[in-house]
Amino acid sequence: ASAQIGVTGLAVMGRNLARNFARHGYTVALHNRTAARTRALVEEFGDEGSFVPTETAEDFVAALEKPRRLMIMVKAGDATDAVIDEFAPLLESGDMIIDGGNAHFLDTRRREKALRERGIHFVGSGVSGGEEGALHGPAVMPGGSAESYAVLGPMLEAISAKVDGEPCCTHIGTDGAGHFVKMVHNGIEYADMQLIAEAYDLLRHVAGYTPAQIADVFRVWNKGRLNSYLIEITAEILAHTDAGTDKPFVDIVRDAAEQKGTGRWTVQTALDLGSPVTAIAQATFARVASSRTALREAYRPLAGGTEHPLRPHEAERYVATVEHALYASKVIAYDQGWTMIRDAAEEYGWDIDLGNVAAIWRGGCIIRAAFLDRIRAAYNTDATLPSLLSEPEFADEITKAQVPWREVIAAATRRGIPVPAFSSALAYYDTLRAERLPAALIQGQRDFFGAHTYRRTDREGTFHTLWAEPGQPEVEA
Ligand code: NBP
Repeated sequence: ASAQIGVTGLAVMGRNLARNFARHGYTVALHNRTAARTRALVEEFGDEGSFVPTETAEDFVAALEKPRRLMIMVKAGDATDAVIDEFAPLLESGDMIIDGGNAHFLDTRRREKALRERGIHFVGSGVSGGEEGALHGPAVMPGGSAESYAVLGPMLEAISAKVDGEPCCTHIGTDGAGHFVKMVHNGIEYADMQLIAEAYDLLRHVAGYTPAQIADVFRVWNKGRLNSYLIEITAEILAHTDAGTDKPFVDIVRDAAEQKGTGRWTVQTALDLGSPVTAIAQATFARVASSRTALREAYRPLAGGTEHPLRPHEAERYVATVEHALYASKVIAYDQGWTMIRDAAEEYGWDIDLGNVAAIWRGGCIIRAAFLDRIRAAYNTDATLPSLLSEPEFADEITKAQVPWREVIAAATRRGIPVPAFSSALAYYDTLRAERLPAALIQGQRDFFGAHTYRRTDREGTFHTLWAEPGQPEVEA
């Protein structure tokens, strides 16, 4: 037994993580259901470090130093259970299984509990950054026991991305906390992508800019407070010309957005937790709606007219307006994500450091951005911050953004340009700041048709109005 870590599941992600461990000086045992993948890895990359290729489960487990550390990188779902069922009987108390796949956090909780009863540490770990991240440094979000992190932490930190010398890896919390936080990361990613896409759409169809001109706008934005990986790649995509047709690349791609489902999980889970992640939900629904081609075809003849693009001098001013709207909406979307993490921590008893979550997302992952430093600082200053909007600097920025934010959404609406993420973010902000919400009327309706009761503003207690009786008297319920 010579390997400090073993990786089973050697498709793109597993192969690159195994190479990353080896490049950091660890001896890595390799295993894959189809042995050809194991052989191919050693043939192609064997000289990058120390690998122990194995073909049977028994040989794989025998190759691992104790306590054994075995990482699963297979297709999330049934395959993960199949692999656990195959390996767990070969392990001993104190050994560790790390699942780096995109598992649902509730599956991770179930697996962790079952393996804990057998003395095995199960560490569901979010791994972000795709295949490039896996090789060069992902953001790593491990859950599981603190005891397992004491052993695994240094290894996972070693292979993770680094920002200012700090590893993008931290123990998120127990059992499924890591996979939960990874799920929310992906939900925020959906929102961020949709917001950027809406900003593009407005610059294209309100300002009348070409994709190449918009690429330049994004390059400028990338030097400011919006600086992020997603803004950077957006500029590159918009500047790209399709070689075959000489058209802007963005014009030759079908406008039906696909998804693998982590955004959907975030929204489903948010409904269960009562977390109002409206921007993430709208971004997820926007992808779904864009893909309903038949519905869109059926409605297209109903489309109304739109106004002409802005004149050049107006367009120039408009760019700054859109920047405000994008930034303010982004703050809201991220704030909603953090609210959801806090809600889950309370529900599942996880001790999650909200500032650390921002810190480890600064590198390796898709939503890496300068802005995360600010979120980290906000939570480090006040770990109980109820919302980013209550942090003075963010509050000030949002106040300044308000007028342009509203202008952008109003103009989009007048022209019939959909901005579901921008407008849901603003609606959420207006919900939070409203003195009174019409929720009071909804409570009245609920009481009227279902005797669901209500609470009063002026007295404690629960009340019901006898709506059908003469004089409609109120009774204490
Ligand atoms: P895939 O998700 O395509 O899975 C392929 C791997 O699963 C192969 O090694 C395959 O073995 C193995 N496998 C399957 Br399928 N069924 C199995 C079974 N019943 N028993 C044993 N092995 C089985 O690979 P991937 O794209 O490298 O992703 C790996 C994990 O990482 C997934 O959970 C995925 O969601 C996640 N992921 C994360 C990111 C990210 O950015 N974080 C990106 C991509 C993927 P075979 O070779 O014998 O068919």
